[in-house]
Amino acid sequence: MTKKSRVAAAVLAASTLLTIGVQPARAENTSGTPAAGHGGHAGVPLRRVTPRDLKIGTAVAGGGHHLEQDYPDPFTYDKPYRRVLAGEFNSASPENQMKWEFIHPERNRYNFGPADAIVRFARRHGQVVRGHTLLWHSQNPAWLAEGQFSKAELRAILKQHIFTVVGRYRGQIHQWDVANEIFDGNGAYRQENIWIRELGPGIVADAFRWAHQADPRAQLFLNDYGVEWPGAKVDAYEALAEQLLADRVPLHGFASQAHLSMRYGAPDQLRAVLQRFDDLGLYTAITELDVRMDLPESGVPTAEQLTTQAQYYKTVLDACLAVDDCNSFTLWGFTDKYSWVPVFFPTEGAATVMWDDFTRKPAYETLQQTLAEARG
Ligand code: 9MR
Repeated sequence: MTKKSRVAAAVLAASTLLTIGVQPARAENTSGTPAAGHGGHAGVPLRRVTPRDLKIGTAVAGGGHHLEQDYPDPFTYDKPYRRVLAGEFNSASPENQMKWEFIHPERNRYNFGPADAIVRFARRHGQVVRGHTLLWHSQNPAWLAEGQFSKAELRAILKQHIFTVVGRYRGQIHQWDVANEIFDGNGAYRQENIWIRELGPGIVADAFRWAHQADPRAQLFLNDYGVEWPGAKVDAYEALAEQLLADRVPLHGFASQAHLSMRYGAPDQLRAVLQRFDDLGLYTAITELDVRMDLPESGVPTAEQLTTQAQYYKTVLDACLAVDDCNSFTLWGFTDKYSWVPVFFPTEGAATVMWDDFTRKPAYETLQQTLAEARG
């Protein structure tokens, strides 16, 4: 495989960018903090400054925690949201719409509508899609989680699901998160994963084989959080990847979700982690990046917090840019308006790169500048 070079070059000339198409930039965000320096590419969408061998993506909000909100389906109903989604990104990840409980709500019924709509939208706007996800311990429908099935039945259920879902979008998915979060922090297979518990870890290889048969062009990934630093979990993934490759299982990539909190340091060893998988010949990706923080009483982050947040985002992007075959960089949502974070971490928030009204935080400007420099 030809190794790609991403030597950072000079900042793009503003004149070049003007010919690409410029969106108006907002001078101030809701906290009153002036937007960071633009370096000549203010207002240019992220997808226009991203290196050509990298996809810049976002989760597409809908389902999950959003079911509790006034706008239960942002992707369908929030027009400004859709405009930013189409304009800024060239990769889209259904946040919940392809998970088992959404797409396969009853044993003999699939609900493809919401996922179809995202795939259609992506095609119309020149975006690729990351499929998420096929084998996971969470967000499984009750009929599956509470059902009484023999091992043979469970195996057949998984196989049929993968052939049906992956097959439906055959040729239209850039990358599938085939196996999601299969190891715990100690590097042990998670026993709450119904497939692994009931069928044993060998089912992971089968899931990859089935997905590959159903869509030979999709890149098939292992995906997890807590792999931003070396440790037992990363070791477990490395050993698994080596084994799968030795067994000629169609594994193509390893992804770090990168759900970060400013309570902990920036992931300064992420590059080294990704490199270990790149060395195995795999693609790597960042699939769910956000950076949450403890909010002051006012609920509004300080300027200092926003600067620190921008540095975290940059650390992750720099890691991906520095590894040859890191080919996809996805944010887990681009606006705080729909972020999962405050629902799961009540005292934390402000984790995305835009405010509720889609104005940009320093983190957005930093990503834009870093991408533009890498594209050269
Ligand atoms: O963002 C998703 C949220 O809407 C759901 O309620 C939640 C339920 O588990 O899942 C969130 O997405 C997760 C992703 O699918 C896998 N990695 C962790 C993400 C954040 O929890």
